[in-house]
Amino acid sequence: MARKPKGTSGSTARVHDQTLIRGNGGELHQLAEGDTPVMTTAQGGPVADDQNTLKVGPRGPALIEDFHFREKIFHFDHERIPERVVHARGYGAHGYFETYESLAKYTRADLFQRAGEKTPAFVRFSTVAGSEGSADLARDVRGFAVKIYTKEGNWDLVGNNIPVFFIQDAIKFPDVIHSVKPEPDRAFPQAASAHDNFWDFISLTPESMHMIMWVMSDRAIPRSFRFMEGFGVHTFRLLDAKDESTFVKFIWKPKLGLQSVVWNEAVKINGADPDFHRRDLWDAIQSGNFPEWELNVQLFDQTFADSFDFDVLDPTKLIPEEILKPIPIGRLVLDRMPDNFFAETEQVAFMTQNVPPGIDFSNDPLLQGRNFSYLDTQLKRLGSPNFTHIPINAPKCPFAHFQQDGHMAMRNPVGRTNYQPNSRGEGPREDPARGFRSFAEQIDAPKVRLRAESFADHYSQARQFFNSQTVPEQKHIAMALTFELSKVEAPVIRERMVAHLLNIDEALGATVADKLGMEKLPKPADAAVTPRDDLPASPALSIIQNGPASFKGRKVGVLASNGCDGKLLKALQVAIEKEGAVMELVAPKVGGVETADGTKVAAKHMIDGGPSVLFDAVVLLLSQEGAERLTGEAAARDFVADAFAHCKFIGFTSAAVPLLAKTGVAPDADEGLIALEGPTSAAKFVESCRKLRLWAREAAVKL
Ligand code: HDE
Repeated sequence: MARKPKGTSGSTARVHDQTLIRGNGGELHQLAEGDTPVMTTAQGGPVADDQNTLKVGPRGPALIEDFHFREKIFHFDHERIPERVVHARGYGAHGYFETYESLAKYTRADLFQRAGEKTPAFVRFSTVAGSEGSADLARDVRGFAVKIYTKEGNWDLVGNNIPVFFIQDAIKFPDVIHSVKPEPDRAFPQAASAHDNFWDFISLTPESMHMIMWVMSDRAIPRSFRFMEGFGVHTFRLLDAKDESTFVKFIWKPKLGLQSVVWNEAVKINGADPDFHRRDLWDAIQSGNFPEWELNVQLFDQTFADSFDFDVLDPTKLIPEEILKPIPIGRLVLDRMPDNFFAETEQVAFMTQNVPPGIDFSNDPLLQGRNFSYLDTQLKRLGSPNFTHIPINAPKCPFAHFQQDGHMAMRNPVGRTNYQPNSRGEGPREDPARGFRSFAEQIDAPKVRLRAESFADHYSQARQFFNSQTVPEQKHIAMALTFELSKVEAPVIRERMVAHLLNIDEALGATVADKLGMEKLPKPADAAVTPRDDLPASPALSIIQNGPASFKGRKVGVLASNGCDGKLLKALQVAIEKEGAVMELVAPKVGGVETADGTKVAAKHMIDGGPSVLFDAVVLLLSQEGAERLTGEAAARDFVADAFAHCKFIGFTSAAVPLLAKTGVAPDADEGLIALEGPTSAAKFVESCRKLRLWAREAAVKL
């Protein structure tokens, strides 16, 4: 029988620490060893029976007086809150931001004043289109929302992994989102832009073309949150102590370099592990491999803004890094998972309008609209103006105001005075010196509903993006466009899209048209401004050109069988771990394998549950007998065939050659196939894996 904990009655306080319980005053008590907390109702009453409702006799009707049952079911019935209207599927983690150097020259924001200072942070990554339960590898933009709990209030940098956006004016946001979400009559497709409504809207919205290039690129199918960039998108302002302004763009750069998967792989990952990105972040943080990003700024003044090719207020444009070098100003480290997903990740409320003194907005019309939307949406989702009372949203600095009451008020002002000015000298007062001040921009203009002419060039940067990609990346864009448009039923929409593509790159338009089986090319779309062809390629825009120099943070799947070479397995493990990567064993049975020298090694996956799409590189570590058996198994053949088709590095022992042969892969097909002989070959294999993928193979594979 459960024993009552000493001196308290109350509920368990934290999921992860079952030895703490909350007492009557909300205080935490440590349980003595061996004590089990007594289950209580939400009112604190001890519960005697949580297995049976109160009934009239063991087979009789239930009684309404069963307050424990009613409270339990009532609470369960109300567990869901509205999911986010966009970015519903997400995953968060805690960490800190560390400032490199004082930025006092540009901003008075407190978090940027002292080198080495660490400020607590919470990050939520997300997809945009899918519902909360959708799969992680949808082709989609990823949200990259960061909340930094500064000493002068929370700063939310609510960004994406793509530096531009679909639209130029917030008034179009409901339209673009309606169009990408499941079509309203049939309620599908889920988490997919490959349908008529989306492409109908896009094909009628030329300003989205630059973003479309990004979304059709591999940026939209990242391998991991840990391997993607984040962008604040809009131009913001930094204000110094004299309120002088410097324009700024924010960019997060992952320490582990960029990496994405290929589309055929993404589709299969969604089946094999719909939580692929969540699991990746969870595993990395739980194993102490804390992911890290550097915060970079592109700083510029009005003179630069006036001389730049495009309007810096236009969120469909970026400033190439080659023109304005990003400066690293600090790092973000994620080192702790939330104790509870709902309390923290689901209830976290990001708001673009959360800026501390020293950071200010520009007039980007998208940002201006967002500054309204994010506050509004929190009331709908969290149900109360007191959402800042939820610990994940509360500032971690002292705060004081006269806001009071409302649903779920947890802390009201104390005392008699709840207004100011007051003659008692009570309560907080403003501080013109420390408080937030907006940049006093001089504006004298008519009140109009107009799009600036400086926003009218919709194709030049789309073209620049395409021209900055490597050949495999360009092919992926063409394939993605073909796939998406092949799901569009109305030929007129496909044609309209090809007409836009012709303005971006003629060959791209022609390839997509050909692959769609279009008999003749449409006329290029009318362009408000003739697309420029003099913008130099920007290597910073390519993933492949910005990959890591090492295999750190990646994962090798070793397919092993009984009788395999135990020394080689050990050597692989050592070499992989030395690189900072992870090895996981895949075997016919999850119980594991017995190596030739009689050692038993447990497996992480059975072959059906551990397809090669879950790994960055694979090894076939088989005995002759094991290879013979696996050659007859479809899952093993798929393991090899997919790894090969997805251009992964494949290490293999000589006994595994028949399995390769059965899948049509010659052991000397290319340099990505690496024969492993003896323990020294393990390090060589890991070295090859640093290239991540052998893209040269792609032409032969024809996925
Ligand atoms: Fe958002 N966006 N957005 N957005 N957005 C939301 O706020 C909105 C835009 C972004 O992990 C919502 O709390 C409008 C650009 C992220 O909780 C909502 C416009 C960028 C997240 C909203 C935009 C973003 C959101 C839904 C056009 C990249 C998830 C739930 C003007 C810079 C944050 C919520 C999280 C979430 C509105 C465009 C990023 C409805 C009106 C551009 C990462 O308020």
